[in-house]
Amino acid sequence: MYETRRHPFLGLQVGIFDFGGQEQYRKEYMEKPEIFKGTDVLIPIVDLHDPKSFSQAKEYFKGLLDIYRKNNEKPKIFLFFHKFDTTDYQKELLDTNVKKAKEIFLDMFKEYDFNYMLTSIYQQDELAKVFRDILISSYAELKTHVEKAEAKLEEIKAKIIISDVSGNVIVHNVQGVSSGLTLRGDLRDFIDACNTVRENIFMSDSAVFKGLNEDGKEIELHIFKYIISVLIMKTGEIDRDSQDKLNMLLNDMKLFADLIISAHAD
Ligand SMILES: Nc1nc2c(ncn2[C@@H]2O[C@H](COP(=O)(O)OP(=O)(O)OP(=O)(O)O)[C@@H](O)[C@H]2O)c(=O)[nH]1
Ligand SMILES: [Mg+2]
Repeated sequence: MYETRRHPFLGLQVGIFDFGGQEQYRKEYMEKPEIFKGTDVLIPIVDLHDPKSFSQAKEYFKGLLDIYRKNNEKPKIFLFFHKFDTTDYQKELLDTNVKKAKEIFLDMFKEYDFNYMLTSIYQQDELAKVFRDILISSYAELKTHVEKAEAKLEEIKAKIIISDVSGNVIVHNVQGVSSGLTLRGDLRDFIDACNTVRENIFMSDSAVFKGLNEDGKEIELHIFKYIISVLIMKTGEIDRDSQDKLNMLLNDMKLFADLIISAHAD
Protein backbone atom coordinates (compact mmCIF):
# COMPACT_ATOMS: atom_id res chain seq x y z
CA MET A 1 0.00 0.00 0.00
CA TYR A 2 2.75 2.39 0.91
CA GLU A 3 6.50 2.37 1.45
CA THR A 4 8.25 4.16 4.27
CA ARG A 5 11.78 5.45 4.54
CA ARG A 6 13.72 7.58 6.94
CA HIS A 7 16.08 10.21 5.67
CA PRO A 8 18.35 12.21 7.98
CA PHE A 9 18.24 15.89 7.09
CA LEU A 10 19.76 18.78 9.06
CA GLY A 11 19.88 16.63 12.16
CA LEU A 12 16.25 15.50 11.99
CA GLN A 13 14.91 12.13 10.90
CA VAL A 14 12.48 12.86 8.09
CA GLY A 15 9.90 10.10 7.65
CA ILE A 16 8.87 9.63 4.03
CA PHE A 17 5.67 7.78 3.16
CA ASP A 18 5.29 6.90 -0.52
CA PHE A 19 1.68 5.96 -1.22
CA GLY A 20 0.90 3.74 -4.19
CA GLY A 21 -1.56 5.26 -6.62
CA GLN A 22 -3.27 2.07 -7.77
CA GLU A 23 -6.95 1.88 -7.03
CA GLN A 24 -6.83 -1.20 -4.81
CA TYR A 25 -4.13 0.39 -2.60
CA ARG A 26 -5.92 3.71 -2.44
CA LYS A 27 -9.13 2.03 -1.36
CA GLU A 28 -7.35 0.20 1.41
CA TYR A 29 -5.38 3.03 2.97
CA MET A 30 -8.06 5.69 2.55
CA GLU A 31 -10.14 3.60 4.95
CA LYS A 32 -7.44 4.01 7.58
CA PRO A 33 -7.22 7.78 8.15
CA GLU A 34 -4.96 7.29 11.19
CA ILE A 35 -2.11 6.42 8.80
CA PHE A 36 -2.05 10.08 7.73
CA LYS A 37 -1.90 11.53 11.23
CA GLY A 38 1.04 13.83 11.92
CA THR A 39 1.75 14.74 8.31
CA ASP A 40 3.85 17.90 8.06
CA VAL A 41 4.06 18.00 4.29
CA LEU A 42 1.83 16.45 1.63
CA ILE A 43 3.10 16.09 -1.94
CA PRO A 44 0.29 15.17 -4.35
CA ILE A 45 1.71 14.19 -7.76
CA VAL A 46 -0.01 14.71 -11.09
CA ASP A 47 1.17 12.83 -14.20
CA LEU A 48 1.34 15.45 -16.97
CA HIS A 49 1.63 12.72 -19.61
CA ASP A 50 -1.74 11.27 -18.65
CA PRO A 51 -4.45 13.95 -18.86
CA LYS A 52 -7.14 11.26 -18.76
CA SER A 53 -6.17 10.63 -15.13
CA PHE A 54 -6.65 14.26 -14.03
CA SER A 55 -10.26 14.00 -12.84
CA GLN A 56 -9.53 10.76 -11.00
CA ALA A 57 -6.50 12.39 -9.37
CA LYS A 58 -8.66 15.30 -8.27
CA GLU A 59 -11.12 12.95 -6.56
CA TYR A 60 -8.21 11.20 -4.86
CA PHE A 61 -6.75 14.48 -3.59
CA LYS A 62 -10.20 15.60 -2.39
CA GLY A 63 -10.45 12.36 -0.43
CA LEU A 64 -7.09 13.08 1.18
CA LEU A 65 -8.16 16.59 2.15
CA ASP A 66 -11.30 15.07 3.74
CA ILE A 67 -9.09 12.82 5.80
CA TYR A 68 -6.98 15.76 6.98
CA ARG A 69 -10.12 17.70 7.83
CA LYS A 70 -11.35 14.77 9.92
CA ASN A 71 -7.93 14.42 11.55
CA ASN A 72 -8.04 18.15 12.24
CA GLU A 73 -4.67 18.71 10.58
CA LYS A 74 -3.37 21.06 7.92
CA PRO A 75 -0.16 19.84 6.30
CA LYS A 76 1.77 22.13 3.99
CA ILE A 77 1.01 21.10 0.43
CA PHE A 78 3.46 21.02 -2.49
CA LEU A 79 1.74 19.84 -5.65
CA PHE A 80 4.06 18.35 -8.27
CA PHE A 81 3.02 18.61 -11.91
CA HIS A 82 5.32 15.74 -12.76
CA LYS A 83 6.79 14.40 -16.01
CA PHE A 84 7.29 17.98 -17.17
CA ASP A 85 9.49 16.74 -20.02
CA THR A 86 9.18 15.59 -23.59
CA THR A 87 10.62 12.09 -23.17
CA ASP A 88 8.28 9.99 -25.32
CA TYR A 89 5.84 12.88 -25.35
CA GLN A 90 4.96 15.80 -27.63
CA LYS A 91 5.77 19.35 -26.60
CA GLU A 92 2.41 20.74 -27.78
CA LEU A 93 0.47 18.12 -25.83
CA LEU A 94 2.56 18.79 -22.74
CA ASP A 95 1.80 22.52 -22.88
CA THR A 96 -1.91 21.83 -23.29
CA ASN A 97 -1.85 19.45 -20.33
CA VAL A 98 -0.03 21.93 -18.08
CA LYS A 99 -2.70 24.52 -18.79
CA LYS A 100 -5.48 22.04 -18.20
CA ALA A 101 -3.91 20.69 -15.01
CA LYS A 102 -3.53 24.19 -13.57
CA GLU A 103 -7.23 24.85 -14.21
CA ILE A 104 -8.23 21.61 -12.54
CA PHE A 105 -5.92 21.50 -9.53
CA LEU A 106 -4.83 24.97 -8.48
CA ASP A 107 -8.01 26.10 -6.80
CA MET A 108 -8.58 23.04 -4.65
CA PHE A 109 -5.88 23.77 -2.05
CA LYS A 110 -6.85 27.39 -1.37
CA GLU A 111 -7.32 26.91 2.35
CA TYR A 112 -3.88 25.42 2.73
CA ASP A 113 -0.34 26.68 2.85
CA PHE A 114 0.12 25.71 -0.79
CA ASN A 115 2.74 25.71 -3.54
CA TYR A 116 3.09 23.90 -6.83
CA MET A 117 6.02 23.10 -9.09
CA LEU A 118 6.73 21.59 -12.50
CA THR A 119 9.02 18.60 -11.94
CA SER A 120 10.74 15.90 -13.94
CA ILE A 121 12.83 12.89 -12.99
CA TYR A 122 15.25 14.06 -15.69
CA GLN A 123 16.00 17.28 -13.79
CA GLN A 124 17.77 15.84 -10.75
CA ASP A 125 19.47 19.08 -9.68
CA GLU A 126 16.18 20.94 -9.79
CA LEU A 127 14.46 18.15 -7.86
CA ALA A 128 17.17 18.23 -5.20
CA LYS A 129 16.56 21.95 -4.72
CA VAL A 130 12.81 21.42 -4.62
CA PHE A 131 13.18 18.86 -1.83
CA ARG A 132 15.68 21.01 0.04
CA ASP A 133 13.28 23.96 -0.10
CA ILE A 134 10.38 21.78 1.03
CA LEU A 135 12.38 20.43 3.96
CA ILE A 136 13.43 23.88 5.16
CA SER A 137 10.09 25.54 4.37
CA SER A 138 9.02 25.49 8.00
CA TYR A 139 11.95 27.69 8.93
CA ALA A 140 11.64 31.08 7.23
CA GLU A 141 14.94 32.25 8.72
CA LEU A 142 16.85 29.30 7.32
CA LYS A 143 15.66 30.12 3.87
CA THR A 144 17.20 33.59 3.84
CA HIS A 145 20.51 32.11 4.99
CA VAL A 146 20.45 29.55 2.18
CA GLU A 147 19.69 32.26 -0.36
CA LYS A 148 22.46 34.47 0.98
CA ALA A 149 24.92 31.58 0.81
CA GLU A 150 23.82 30.79 -2.74
CA ALA A 151 24.57 34.35 -3.85
CA LYS A 152 27.90 34.49 -2.02
CA LEU A 153 29.13 31.20 -3.51
CA GLU A 154 29.07 32.69 -6.97
CA GLU A 155 31.60 35.34 -5.96
CA ILE A 156 34.15 33.12 -4.22
CA LYS A 157 36.95 31.66 -6.31
CA ALA A 158 37.09 28.28 -4.59
CA LYS A 159 34.95 25.20 -4.84
CA ILE A 160 32.56 25.04 -1.94
CA ILE A 161 29.94 22.55 -0.86
CA ILE A 162 27.66 23.22 2.06
CA SER A 163 25.86 20.14 3.29
CA ASP A 164 24.66 18.63 6.52
CA VAL A 165 26.93 16.08 8.18
CA SER A 166 24.92 13.26 6.55
CA GLY A 167 25.90 14.59 3.13
CA ASN A 168 22.64 16.26 2.08
CA VAL A 169 23.78 19.09 -0.16
CA ILE A 170 22.29 22.45 0.79
CA VAL A 171 24.20 24.64 -1.70
CA HIS A 172 27.32 24.22 -3.80
CA ASN A 173 29.21 25.77 -6.72
CA VAL A 174 30.87 22.62 -8.09
CA GLN A 175 29.71 20.78 -11.16
CA GLY A 176 29.17 17.03 -10.90
CA VAL A 177 29.60 16.87 -7.18
CA SER A 178 26.14 15.87 -6.16
CA SER A 179 23.71 13.40 -7.62
CA GLY A 180 20.42 14.83 -6.50
CA LEU A 181 20.16 15.52 -2.82
CA THR A 182 23.24 13.67 -1.59
CA LEU A 183 26.93 14.33 -1.94
CA ARG A 184 29.09 11.87 -3.88
CA GLY A 185 30.37 8.91 -1.87
CA ASP A 186 34.05 9.75 -1.27
CA LEU A 187 33.32 13.22 0.08
CA ARG A 188 30.45 11.89 2.14
CA ASP A 189 32.80 9.31 3.70
CA PHE A 190 35.32 12.07 4.43
CA ILE A 191 32.74 14.18 6.22
CA ASP A 192 31.48 11.16 8.10
CA ALA A 193 34.99 10.22 9.27
CA CYS A 194 35.80 13.80 10.34
CA ASN A 195 32.50 14.03 12.15
CA THR A 196 33.33 10.89 14.13
CA VAL A 197 36.73 12.34 15.04
CA ARG A 198 35.06 15.59 16.07
CA GLU A 199 32.75 13.72 18.38
CA ASN A 200 35.07 11.08 19.83
CA ILE A 201 38.46 12.75 19.94
CA PHE A 202 37.80 16.49 20.04
CA MET A 203 34.57 16.09 22.01
CA SER A 204 33.39 19.48 20.78
CA ASP A 205 30.42 20.70 18.72
CA SER A 206 32.54 22.24 15.98
CA ALA A 207 35.91 21.50 14.39
CA VAL A 208 38.07 22.19 11.30
CA PHE A 209 39.92 19.56 9.24
CA LYS A 210 42.50 20.06 6.50
CA GLY A 211 44.20 17.99 3.83
CA LEU A 212 46.77 19.06 1.24
CA ASN A 213 49.24 17.70 -1.29
CA GLU A 214 52.53 18.91 -2.76
CA ASP A 215 50.86 20.50 -5.78
CA GLY A 216 49.11 22.99 -3.55
CA LYS A 217 45.74 21.29 -3.74
CA GLU A 218 43.88 21.79 -0.53
CA ILE A 219 40.71 20.57 1.05
CA GLU A 220 39.27 22.11 4.18
CA LEU A 221 36.26 20.93 6.12
CA HIS A 222 34.42 22.97 8.73
CA ILE A 223 31.84 21.26 10.89
CA PHE A 224 29.50 23.59 12.73
CA LYS A 225 27.46 22.47 15.70
CA TYR A 226 27.48 18.78 14.66
CA ILE A 227 25.00 19.60 11.87
CA ILE A 228 26.44 21.73 9.08
CA SER A 229 29.54 20.98 7.07
CA VAL A 230 31.33 23.38 4.73
CA LEU A 231 33.81 21.73 2.38
CA ILE A 232 36.27 24.02 0.60
CA MET A 233 38.49 22.85 -2.25
CA LYS A 234 41.19 25.11 -3.63
CA THR A 235 44.29 24.93 -5.79
CA GLY A 236 46.79 27.35 -4.28
CA GLU A 237 46.12 30.67 -2.60
CA ILE A 238 42.85 32.42 -3.27
CA ASP A 239 42.57 36.19 -3.67
CA ARG A 240 41.94 38.51 -0.75
CA ASP A 241 38.42 39.38 -1.79
CA SER A 242 37.41 35.72 -2.06
CA GLN A 243 39.00 34.97 1.29
CA ASP A 244 37.04 37.80 2.95
CA LYS A 245 33.81 36.55 1.43
CA LEU A 246 34.65 33.02 2.46
CA ASN A 247 35.15 34.14 6.06
CA MET A 248 31.78 35.88 5.96
CA LEU A 249 30.19 32.75 4.59
CA LEU A 250 31.71 30.62 7.35
CA ASN A 251 30.41 33.02 9.97
CA ASP A 252 26.98 32.91 8.45
CA MET A 253 26.98 29.10 8.38
CA LYS A 254 27.91 29.01 12.05
CA LEU A 255 24.83 31.14 12.70
CA PHE A 256 22.82 28.92 10.40
CA ALA A 257 23.76 25.86 12.48
CA ASP A 258 22.73 27.67 15.68
CA LEU A 259 19.39 28.54 14.12
CA ILE A 260 18.76 24.93 13.12
CA ILE A 261 19.37 23.80 16.67
CA SER A 262 17.00 26.36 18.14
CA ALA A 263 14.41 25.48 15.48
CA HIS A 264 14.63 21.82 16.55
CA ALA A 265 14.17 22.83 20.17
CA ASP A 266 10.92 24.56 19.15
N1 LIG B 1 8.87 11.02 -18.79
C1 LIG B 1 8.90 10.82 -17.47
N2 LIG B 1 8.65 9.59 -16.97
C2 LIG B 1 8.70 9.44 -15.61
C3 LIG B 1 9.01 10.51 -14.73
N3 LIG B 1 8.97 10.05 -13.46
C4 LIG B 1 8.64 8.75 -13.54
N4 LIG B 1 8.47 8.36 -14.83
C5 LIG B 1 8.11 7.04 -15.33
O1 LIG B 1 6.77 6.76 -14.97
C6 LIG B 1 6.59 5.38 -14.69
C7 LIG B 1 5.92 5.20 -13.34
O2 LIG B 1 6.77 5.66 -12.34
P1 LIG B 1 6.54 5.27 -10.82
O3 LIG B 1 7.54 6.01 -10.03
O4 LIG B 1 6.49 3.79 -10.67
O5 LIG B 1 5.09 5.85 -10.59
P2 LIG B 1 4.21 5.81 -9.27
O6 LIG B 1 3.25 6.93 -9.37
O7 LIG B 1 5.08 5.76 -8.06
O8 LIG B 1 3.39 4.46 -9.39
P3 LIG B 1 2.64 3.72 -8.20
O9 LIG B 1 3.61 3.57 -7.06
O10 LIG B 1 2.23 2.42 -8.79
O11 LIG B 1 1.48 4.57 -7.83
C8 LIG B 1 7.97 4.76 -14.78
O12 LIG B 1 8.06 4.14 -16.04
C9 LIG B 1 8.91 5.95 -14.68
O13 LIG B 1 10.12 5.73 -15.38
C10 LIG B 1 9.29 11.81 -15.32
O14 LIG B 1 9.58 12.81 -14.68
N5 LIG B 1 9.21 11.89 -16.69
MG1 LIG C 1 5.28 4.55 -6.47
